[in-house]
Parts: sequence; C-alpha cells; structure tokens
Amino acid sequence: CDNSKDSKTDVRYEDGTVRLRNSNIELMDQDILYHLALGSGSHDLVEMFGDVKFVCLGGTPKRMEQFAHYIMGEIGHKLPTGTTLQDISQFSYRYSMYKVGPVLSISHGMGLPSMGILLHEVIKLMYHAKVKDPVFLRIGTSGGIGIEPGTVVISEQTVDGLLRPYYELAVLGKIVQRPAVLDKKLMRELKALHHAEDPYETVTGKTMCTTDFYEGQGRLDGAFCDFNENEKMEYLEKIQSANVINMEMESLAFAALTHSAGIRSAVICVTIVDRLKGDQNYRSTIFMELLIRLPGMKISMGSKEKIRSG
Ligand code: R2B
Repeated sequence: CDNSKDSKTDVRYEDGTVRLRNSNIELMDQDILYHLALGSGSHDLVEMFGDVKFVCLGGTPKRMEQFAHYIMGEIGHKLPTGTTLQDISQFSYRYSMYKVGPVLSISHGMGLPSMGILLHEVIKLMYHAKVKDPVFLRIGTSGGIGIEPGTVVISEQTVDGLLRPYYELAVLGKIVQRPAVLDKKLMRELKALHHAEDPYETVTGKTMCTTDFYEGQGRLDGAFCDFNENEKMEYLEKIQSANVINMEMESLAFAALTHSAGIRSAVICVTIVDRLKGDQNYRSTIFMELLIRLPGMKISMGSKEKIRSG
C-alpha cells in the first residue's frame, strides 16, 4: 500500500527493528500470517522470533530442513532434551520453517509469486517480532551462463528477462516497478569467505530472474518451443555480453522486497548446468551438499561471535 511514502528514506526504526511501510497493519486487531501458520494474536512472536539474526530462504522444504540441521551442528545449537527440530509452518501446508537459535531456515517454493507472498509475511513477522537488523540470504540453484557447473554465484545485481533491474507487479490495474537492490557490502563479505582450497569457484556477477524455467530461460526442451537452437544461442550470448552469469526465478522479488523493507540481503546460488552447453545436463545431486553448506559458511564463520554474544 502506498500509505507511507513519507518514510521512504527512513526504512528502519533507530534501534534497527523493521519498520513496516504499510500503516494498515498497526490498525488491525491481529495480523494472520496465513501461509506461515502464525499470527500476531495467536502467537507470542517476540518470544518465538525476537532473537533472529539470519533468515535463509531456499527452494525446497527438505533442503531447508537439512540446512537447519547443518547449521545446528555449525553453531553448536542444542535443542532441549527429548525434542526434535519442528517445522513451525507445517500446518500451512505451503512453506516450511525451521528455527535454530538465531537462524531461520525457510522454503520459498518456485518462482516470483511464491517468493513474493512469503516475503510479505516474513517481513511482517520481523516487524511483529521486533527483530533487529536481520540479514536475509537466498540460497538456491541456478543455470550458469558460460561458467563451470558447481560454481557459486553471489549476485551483484538481479535483472528480469529484458535485462531490467526491477521487480514489476500489476497493482490495481497498473504496473508498479520496485528497484531490485542487493547489499554490495554483504556480497563482498560473502565473497571473502571463499578459500583458495575450496574445490569450487566463487564469483560475483549479474543474475537474470525469469518468470519461467523453459521458454523463459530459452530452453528447447519444454512442452512448447517456437525458437530454434541458433536463436536460443544468440539470446544467451547477448545476455552473457551484458554480464549475466546465471539464471534463476526468485531473486528479483527477493532483492526488491528486502530493499524496500530496509533489510540487508544477498543471493547465493550454485550453478547446476552451463546453459551455453545444454539444457538438461544437470549435475544437481553433487551440488546439493554444497548448497546446504553455503550460507552456513557465512553464519558460522563470518558471524559466530555475533551469534554467541547476541
Ligand atoms: C532454481 O531452481 C528452480 C527451478 O528448477 C527455481 O526455483 C530456481 O530459481
């Protein structure tokens, strides 16, 4: 809603808590975070989530459960005796959410609408829980453009299929464009975690976010295809010369909505195929392990002290 234009430069409260740019929410008796199976009236959100520092979003429920277990080991988080890690959002039957100390691990599904809906609710969750200075990380898979499968790409910019750095949405019959901005400092901090002995490259570059996996990413192997191999290659080479190094389907909404909320965020994707070499030669299983460990590096190495003290 466009009812808080005045707070454009003032996106957070002085103490670092998230300021909502929608004054309607304050006027509501309770706010139901429907797709998370949580609510400001039904749950003590400050008690449950007030200590969150990192919000990690990845595609599938299973991967985010595995990631939560991985992080638990990394930061030495102990669950109370006799308890196991619970999917907090299990009864939404939409997304999965796990909390491991200061880390939230949440599945976002596939595509911009799924990411957008989730972010509305997670950003409101941050607000209701009075979380201070949260960092949001999207961890995902992607198709590489001219880079070795297994490469870790940290996005410096995200663009749509027309190479525009905006997240576009039709609102009340008009197109609204929100700039998709990622935190450059966070990107550099993440890049600096790469070790020379790591068995994969870590690179930064532009990420293209498409609204479809098949035709939208120039694949020849969908149920429909009205272009030929030459046209496909011409397009992929064109975006490569515009410095696009990978393609995925959620980063525009992620960058735009976190930026609008004044939340620092980064997109980290592993490439599972080089699209200049083919459409289907996925090597996903080898790289899932890597994907699960990636933001863990940031959380466990980059910010262990912070986590321990706060
Ligand atoms: C990467 O992988 C998914 C498609 O297979 C999609 O969510 C994305 O961005």
